[in-house]
Formats: sequence, C-alpha cells, structure tokens
Amino acid sequence: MAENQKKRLFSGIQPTGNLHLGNYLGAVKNWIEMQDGYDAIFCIVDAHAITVPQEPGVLRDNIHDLARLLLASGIDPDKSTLFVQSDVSGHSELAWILNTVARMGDMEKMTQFKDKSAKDGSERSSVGLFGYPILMAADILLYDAYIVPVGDDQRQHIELTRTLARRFNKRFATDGFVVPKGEIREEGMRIMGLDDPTKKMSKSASSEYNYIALSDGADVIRKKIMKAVTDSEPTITYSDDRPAVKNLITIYSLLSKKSVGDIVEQYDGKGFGDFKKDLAEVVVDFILPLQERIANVSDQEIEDVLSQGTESAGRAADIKMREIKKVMGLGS
Ligand code: ATP
Ligand code: LTN
Repeated sequence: MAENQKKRLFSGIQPTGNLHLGNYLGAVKNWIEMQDGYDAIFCIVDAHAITVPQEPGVLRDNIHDLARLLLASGIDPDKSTLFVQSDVSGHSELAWILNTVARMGDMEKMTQFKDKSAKDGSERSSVGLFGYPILMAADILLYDAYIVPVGDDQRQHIELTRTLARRFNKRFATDGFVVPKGEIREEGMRIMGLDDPTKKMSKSASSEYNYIALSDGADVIRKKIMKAVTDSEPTITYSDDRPAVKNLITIYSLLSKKSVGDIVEQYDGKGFGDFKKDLAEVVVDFILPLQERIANVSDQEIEDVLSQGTESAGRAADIKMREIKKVMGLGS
C-alpha cells in the first residue's frame, strides 16, 4: 500500500428501527469522526436483520430511515461509501464459502447466539441467527478492511473474522484476506438506560423511559430526562459507584463537547433540578436540528447515494470474489 493511501475501514449497522441516543453516541457519531482518516465503507446490514423475523414493509422503511439518518448526521458520500448489504450479492456468496471454513467448535462458543436464542429456545432460532457472525466476517473480508469500529459486544465476532481469514490464507497458501483489527470503543461509550443504569440503553427495553429516541419531540425529551433515575446523594459528581449520574454526565459531555471536569465544576453546589433542566436542553438542542436535517434529506438523494454506493462496493466485491474463487478452484 502506498504511503499516502488511506487504510480501509468497514462497519455495519442493522436497520432495526427506533434508533436512540445510545446508537447515535455509540456508533454513528464515531463513524462520522472516522470518515476523514480512512477509506470508509458503511453498510446497512439488512441481511443480518432477517436472522430474526422482519415485516417486509417495515424493514424497507427502516432501511430508508437509517440511510436518511446517516446522511443527516454527516456521513459524506464524497468521502465514504454507503450502501445496503443485500444489494451486493458478494456478501452472501462469501458467507457461504466461510461457512465451509468455520468449524462447529468456533460457532458453539459465540455468546451472542446463546443470548439471542435464549428467548425462543435454540430449536426455534433460525440457522441464519447461528451463522450471523460468519456473514459479518464476510462483510469485513470482502473489502480487505483493515480497521473495524464496533461496540464491545462485537469483540468475539471480530476474533472469529480474524480466525477465518488466517485459516483460509493458510489452507489455500494465499494472502487473499486481510486480517482485520477491531477498533473496540471503550466501556465509557456505552450509554446506559435512563430508568436503569445497570443495563445499556436499548430500543427493546420494556419502558420508553429507558431511552431517548432520535424521533422524540422536545417535551418528551424533557420529561424523560426529568424522570431519569439518579441516586440518594444530592451532589453532581462523576464516579463508577454512581452509574446513573455518571451516565447523565457522559451524555451531557458528549453532546455539549464540554469536558466531564468542566461539567462537574459547573454544577458544584447545585442540585439535580438545575442539572437535569440544562441536560434536557443540551439533548433538545442536539436532537431538534438533527430532526430538521433528517426531514430535509430527499428520497432522491437517498436513492442516488445508495446506488452510487452499491456500484462502488459491488465493483470491489466482484474483484475479491473472483480472486477467492480462483484460489479455491471454484467455478468454470
Ligand atoms: P438494542 O438493544 O437497542 O436493540 P442493539 O445493540 O441491538 O441495541 P444495534 O442496532 O445492533 O442495537 O446496534 C447498533 C449500534 O449501536 C451498535 O454499534 C451498538 O454497539 C450500538 N449501541 C446500541 N446500544 C448502545 C448503547 N446503549 N450505548 C452505546 N452504543 C450502543
Ligand atoms: N453485528 C454488528 C453489525 C455488523 C457489522 C458488520 C459491524 C454487521 N456486519 C461488519 C462491523 C462490521 C452489530 O450488531 N453492531
């Protein structure tokens, strides 16, 4: 690789609807910040979404809503490639090949399948859900991605991707796959539920007071922040043994760009009434303009960006698939 060439970055996000502040701060914000330093490819992973049942019309809307949000948030199609996974057939084709490289022993260790299948029982879970990490490995290896920014929950999937790349390269005496590196965000980037600071903010939480949806209006946001749990101490301090307060200060800091130290100092001698009122305005001042930008992204723009993204990702994927099939002796 030439000295001045940017390294390839790949990341994906599922179009599963109802995005919240945790998704934004934990994933989207990072992507925006990284697109300048890397040759970035961002993928809306609809083929991953169907590992659990999806309503077709809802899935389609979620894919477009996510594209709209990513563009409104600052993914710049002049700098990055944005596309929908199922528009490039190389993902499922390579996933099949990697299915023959992965061993049952690799897969039986995967904790996310155990967690996700626990609800309905593994007998009723799809084989696709079991193979989810293999499709994720295919996403990454198809583009020679060197760096993969993900949340802490994806650490095991990145390890599997590295294992499959190395095993394939060794078996076929090739350097066909780049062994990628995960860029795992530190624990602090995990935004916790407003009603329960021991669990992450989640769209599948039982109470809507758990999360701030990116679609919430100003009054709903204010109400949710005012109701957010704190603890029995009246002061505003930042420490691990005060997870609820730590979480609120983290949100404040990430959205206002003020340091944690400055925020703590600002509220020295003040109570939660003042703090929460200001935090609510910080959140409103972030979300309302974002909603306005979302409303201004046209359907045409989405169509243009995604079709351009499909074309450029598709070209790279075709080249890689030809190379991989050749070393394996596949095809006519
Ligand atoms: P949910 O529990 O809301 O369904 P999820 O982890 O299934 O959350 P995904 O759509 O899979 O959500 O995740 C999209 C991205 O958002 C991932 O990179 C994930 O790590 C990140 N993310 C999700 N929830 C949080 C959170 N509370 N804090 C920080 N990042 C988060
Ligand atoms: N499994 C990831 C989403 C995802 C992904 C990827 C992330 C699918 N394919 C490739 C990085 C690279 C998640 O649930 N956050």
